[in-house]
Amino acid sequence: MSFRNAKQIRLHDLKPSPDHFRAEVLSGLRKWQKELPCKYFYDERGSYLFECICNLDEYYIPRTETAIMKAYIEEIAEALGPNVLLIEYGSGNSTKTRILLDHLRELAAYVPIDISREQLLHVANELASAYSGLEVLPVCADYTSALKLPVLRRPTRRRVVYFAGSTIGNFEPGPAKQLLECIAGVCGPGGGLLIGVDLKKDPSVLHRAYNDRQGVTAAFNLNLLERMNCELRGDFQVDSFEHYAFYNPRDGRVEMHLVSLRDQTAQLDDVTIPFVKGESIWTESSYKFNLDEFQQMAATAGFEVEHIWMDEQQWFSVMYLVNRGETTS
Ligand code: AVI
Repeated sequence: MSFRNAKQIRLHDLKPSPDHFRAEVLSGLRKWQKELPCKYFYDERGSYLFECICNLDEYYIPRTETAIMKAYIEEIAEALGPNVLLIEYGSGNSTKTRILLDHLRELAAYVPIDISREQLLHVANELASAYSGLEVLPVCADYTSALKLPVLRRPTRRRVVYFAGSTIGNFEPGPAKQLLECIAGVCGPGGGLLIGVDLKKDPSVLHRAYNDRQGVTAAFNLNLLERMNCELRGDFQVDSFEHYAFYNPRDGRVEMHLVSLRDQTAQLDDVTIPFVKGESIWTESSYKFNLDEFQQMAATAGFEVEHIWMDEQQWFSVMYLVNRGETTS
């Protein structure tokens, strides 16, 4: 399906249906360790809360990544080359995208892909107005599933996927490899991947980043219950759950959970979900990498790392990888 909004941006709408949301929620809540896919954090309020997280002092990722992009943008633009089709996975708040759009030479078109339609259209409209000659083709979709790119007005030299914010860390290792394979398919042989990857660091820095003093991350986590109440006719007692986030050093990830504060049941439509006091719903993993670990994982999808840019503290990296088409196992 595709339609134009008031500003004549053509939206390619492949958004998953509410039935899909319901099916994934029920399957996650029926597991022994209850879990929910973190992609469902991002309804309108969730996207707003995530933007607030991005402005917190404790949450170092956006400012560190932006500083790396600003410091090395000439080298980054040189690595990507001219006449690129830029495909962004997740449309973010566009600060980093603008750095790229300002510097990439003869950019062929920009295709942002996001599951949140409101956020996507907002960003696409903003960028289409700011870069008047640029073809902007938003796609509303879950980028973890196979997707067809819209047809462009101009031929391009290379497709480059831009995947910022270390969102790759929100995937378990198996799905992360599958997603990288899928990206390799989208950008094709010789295509590129510019990706933000969060690095392993002192756990106390991570603890602060996911347990901010103002409780914004807690509100972001709890909003998933509100969303289910609203969209799936649920009756979760939101104040009977608590945000819990910690770094798990064995698996190299921050885990976010919603812990039940008492024995209780929640109703989702006609389905009853029981909770005992202390039981949790695992809502997000955020993997942190060593450079080698990430390089090896990317190689299994056929990507070779060409450049790595980092901040001085080596907390975060921006990498440029090229799809060589040769996978390692
Ligand atoms: C989007 N993603 C990379 C964020 C992260 O750090 O894993 C989501 C987030 N969760 C809590 N704070 C931010």
